[in-house]
Amino acid sequence: MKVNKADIVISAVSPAQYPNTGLPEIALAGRSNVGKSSFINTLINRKGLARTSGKPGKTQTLNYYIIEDSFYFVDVPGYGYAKVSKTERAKWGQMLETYFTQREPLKAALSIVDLRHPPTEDDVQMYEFLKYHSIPVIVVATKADKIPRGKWNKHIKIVKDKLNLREEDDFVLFSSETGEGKEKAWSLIESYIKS
Ligand SMILES: Nc1nc2c(ncn2[C@@H]2O[C@H](COP(=O)(O)OP(=O)(O)OP(=O)(O)O)[C@@H](O)[C@H]2O)c(=O)[nH]1
Ligand SMILES: [Mg+2]
Repeated sequence: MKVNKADIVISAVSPAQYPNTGLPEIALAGRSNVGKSSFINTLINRKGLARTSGKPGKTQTLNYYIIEDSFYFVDVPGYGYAKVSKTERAKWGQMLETYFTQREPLKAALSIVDLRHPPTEDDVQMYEFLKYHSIPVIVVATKADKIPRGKWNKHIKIVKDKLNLREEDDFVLFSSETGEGKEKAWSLIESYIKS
C-alpha cells in the first residue's frame, strides 16, 4: 500500500473511545520496546507519527492510527516491562483481554518479537492467547538489521520453534532501520483488511 494519508485518531483509555466507523483494524502486540511503534512508522513512511522512545512502557493507551481512510493500526501497550506496578499491569491485561476478545473490526494481530533473542514467556503467552481466541496472527521478527544476514536463518528457526508457530500463521523478517520485510508485511496486512 502506498500511504499518503495517516493520522492518529485517538489514544484511547477505554472502549467507549474506540472508533465506531466499522473500518477494519490491525493490532500490534509485543514486548515493551520491541519496536511496535517503529513498525507502524516504517510501513507508513512517517518517522514520527507513532511515538517511539528508548523508554520502555511509554505507550500506555490503545493508539489508533487511521491509514488512507481505509483501516486502523492499533498500537497496543507493550507487555513485560518490569518497572510497571502490579496494579498497572493488571489494568493493561484487562484492557488487552477486552480488546482482543471483543473487538469486532479486528482482522488480525501482528505479534512483534525481537529477532535477536528467543521469544520470552510473555511472547509465547501472547501468541497462545491470540490462537486460543482464533485471531489470525502475523509474527513479525524485527531488528533484523542487528543480526548479520548469515545468521538470519538460525534466528528465524529459534523464533518459530519457541513460539511453536502454526502453519496457518505468517512470518515476516523485519527491520525498521532498513525496511526489510516491508513489502511482505504490507501484502499480508492488505489481504486481512480485504477479508
Ligand atoms: N536497530 C533497530 N532498532 C529498532 C528497530 N525497531 C525499533 N528500534 C528501536 O527500538 C526502540 C523501541 O522502539 P519502539 O518502536 O518505541 O518500541 P515499542 O514496541 O513501540 O515500545 P513501547 O511503546 O514502549 O511498547 C527505539 O529506540 C527504536 O528506535 C529496528 O528494526 N532496528
Ligand atoms: Mg510504542
